[in-house]
Amino acid sequence: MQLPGVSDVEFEASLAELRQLAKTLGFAVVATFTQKRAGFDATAYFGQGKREELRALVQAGADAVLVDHEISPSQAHNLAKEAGCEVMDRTMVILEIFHRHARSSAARAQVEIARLGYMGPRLREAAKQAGPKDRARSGTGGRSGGESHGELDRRKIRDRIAELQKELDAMHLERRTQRARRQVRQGLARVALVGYTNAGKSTLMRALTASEALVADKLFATLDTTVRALHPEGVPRVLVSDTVGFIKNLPHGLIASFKSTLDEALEASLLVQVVDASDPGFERQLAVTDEVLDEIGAKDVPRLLVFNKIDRGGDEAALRAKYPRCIVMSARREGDVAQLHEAIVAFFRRNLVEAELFLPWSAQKLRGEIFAACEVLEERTEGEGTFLRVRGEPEALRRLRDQLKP
Ligand SMILES: Nc1nc2c(ncn2[C@@H]2O[C@H](COP(=O)(O)OP(=O)(O)OP(=O)(O)O)[C@@H](O)[C@H]2O)c(=O)[nH]1
Ligand SMILES: [Mg+2]
Repeated sequence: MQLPGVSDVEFEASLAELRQLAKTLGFAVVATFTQKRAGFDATAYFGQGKREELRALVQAGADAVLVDHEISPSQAHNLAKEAGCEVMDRTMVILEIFHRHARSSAARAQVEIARLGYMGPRLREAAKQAGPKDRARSGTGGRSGGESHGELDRRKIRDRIAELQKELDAMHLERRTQRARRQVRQGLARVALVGYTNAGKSTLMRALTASEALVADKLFATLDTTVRALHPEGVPRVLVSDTVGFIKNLPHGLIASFKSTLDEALEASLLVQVVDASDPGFERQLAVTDEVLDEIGAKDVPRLLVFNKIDRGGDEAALRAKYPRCIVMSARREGDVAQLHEAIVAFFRRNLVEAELFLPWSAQKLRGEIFAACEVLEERTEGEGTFLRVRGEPEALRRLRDQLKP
């Protein structure tokens, strides 16, 4: 439904994206049904006349109706009843994709929390509409005498969310500890690939780190953050993380759920913001990404703006004119990837400082750490140990000095 204030271009782009989301879920789109209206119909999203048209269309052969808005539980319920098939709104569609793509236990728990938060009111609506006769069918079972169905469901859902949250907190703590250890060992240069879904983040991750990140022409192929070292390795050693993609109207429950995953992005000293240059709506993607980054508190992390997929289309000259410091590239061209690699390394080398460290014989076990975190310019053996002149990140040097304190 096209509401006032939404331009035709925006409307079309959003519908195209819903089609892509539908495809990701395995649906084939048989018909597109649009209406211009001043606002949603309070009862069932579309107006009466349109609902009848929709019903005829569904009877001609459709399994589901996807709505490109988030609609209320009762609107969804009424529309489903009249259309005679399942109705999924945009939020539901995205949640379903996240649900199917979640692999790690953390991602699964995060998605389940978001789904429960979203499904709760909808289950209650269904139970309410079904009325007392049908309650047995909606089957929560084991209900104690005095409690109404709705209250019990609400409580169950709340308990389950609390339980999942506890599990997640534990996993999160564990990851933080691991991450902290890893950083001490490896120095602190971190870069995160962020951007709209399907922009090519995982493809770049693969190319930059010579690893096997999952790449797919699907929306939200990646839900878990993966971390790999930039390849070939240099000094400082740079860790690259691939992150979950953003989308317009990302359900709020999901933003909250994936905040912890996106923490990786927050801890990076550089964000590589990947944009699909071949998408005519790339500016909207850029705006959405900026918004989400603001929302998670990553506004001030330095960014490298990368326009990817230029081999597929896009106006390179116009991009360079409008975004003076951007990189325009294709992940499919080796030379372009090397250039991005170079830009990332240059960013981190800018911050390097020279320092002198004295490594006593008693602390030789730190030797490996020093060589991993710094570039060693000079090494000299003196009476009590080794004297090293190094170049490294100030933070890494500070940590090494702390460990070298007698
Ligand atoms: N032509 C072309 N296709 C690309 C380029 N980079 C990535 N792709 C394709 O774009 C699709 C999406 O790439 P991914 O790397 O999975 O995108 P992503 O940003 O990780 O997406 P999500 O994980 O879903 O957020 C895949 O089919 C890639 O092969 C490029 O530079 N040129
Ligand atoms: Mg990905």
